[in-house]
Amino acid sequence: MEYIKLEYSGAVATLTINRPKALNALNSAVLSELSAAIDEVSASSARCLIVRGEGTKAFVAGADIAEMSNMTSEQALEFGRLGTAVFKKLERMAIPTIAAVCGYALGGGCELAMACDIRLVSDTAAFAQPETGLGIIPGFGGTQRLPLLVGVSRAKEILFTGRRVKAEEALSIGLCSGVYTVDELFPAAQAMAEKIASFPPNAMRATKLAANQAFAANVDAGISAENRIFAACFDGEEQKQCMDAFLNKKK
Ligand code: DAK
Repeated sequence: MEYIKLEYSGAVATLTINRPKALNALNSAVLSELSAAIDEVSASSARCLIVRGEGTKAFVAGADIAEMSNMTSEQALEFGRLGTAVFKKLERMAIPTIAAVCGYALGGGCELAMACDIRLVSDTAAFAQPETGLGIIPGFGGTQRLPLLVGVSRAKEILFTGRRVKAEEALSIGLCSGVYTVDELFPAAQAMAEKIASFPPNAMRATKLAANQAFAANVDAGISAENRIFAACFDGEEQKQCMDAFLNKKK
């Protein structure tokens, strides 16, 4: 795999999104490899999975804007379906998952972290859903999972303003479970994963399966609607103008 690293330490698997030149942005190739890596971990004897980004600047800076910029609505629908299927597979893994979020978790990166069971973050972490400013909507489940985690009203405020939610605020609103220095974050995630992995595996799987029932049906229906609404954003001019503006700033 080119964009995903998988490592095992005892009963703990660590999956690293490894595309640091683009701040680990998620393109179709990364998503396809992520899907294969989740299958590989599920088939292994790992009892807990840590998800992280390569480097310390970004967990994941979003879906790949360069790839999305010229998509038709049909291609956007397909891209959204790929991403939502992969994130749902991650959410429904039998074993617990921990996102270790160091730095930016923007757009699809915030959505990836929210598809994990638990989020531990660095004191440099910044979450946001800036999609509206790009002429689109969050398309990998963000409109559904953010309200579940932080409540509908606060989620709408974060979605409508696109503002950054820093680590301490993320802790105070329930978006993460712990804040660490950059140096402490990955050891802390490993320690939590080892503790989870030390519990009886059948009881752990049963606990996760039962807890997921609290929201599974609503999230599934909501994500199907999100897919359709997202694709429609690619029919007009707004999305192309906004994405070109982001890409041209770089030239
Ligand atoms: N996509 C592609 N490339 C990206 C990227 C992204 N999201 N974010 C960063 N990069 C690239 C930059 O273009 C730059 O590449 P080079 O110019 O070096 O080739 C490199 O990473 C380093 O970034 P910067 O030079 O910009 O670094 P800075 O420190 O100046 O700024 C930043 C860091 C994170 C503040 C900035 O890069 C930034 O604002 N990035 C974009 C963040 C963002 O808007 N993310 C949300 C993307 S939208 C859907 C599925 C999913 C989604 C929507 C719909 N469906 C299909 C249903 C989700 C959408 C999103 O995630």
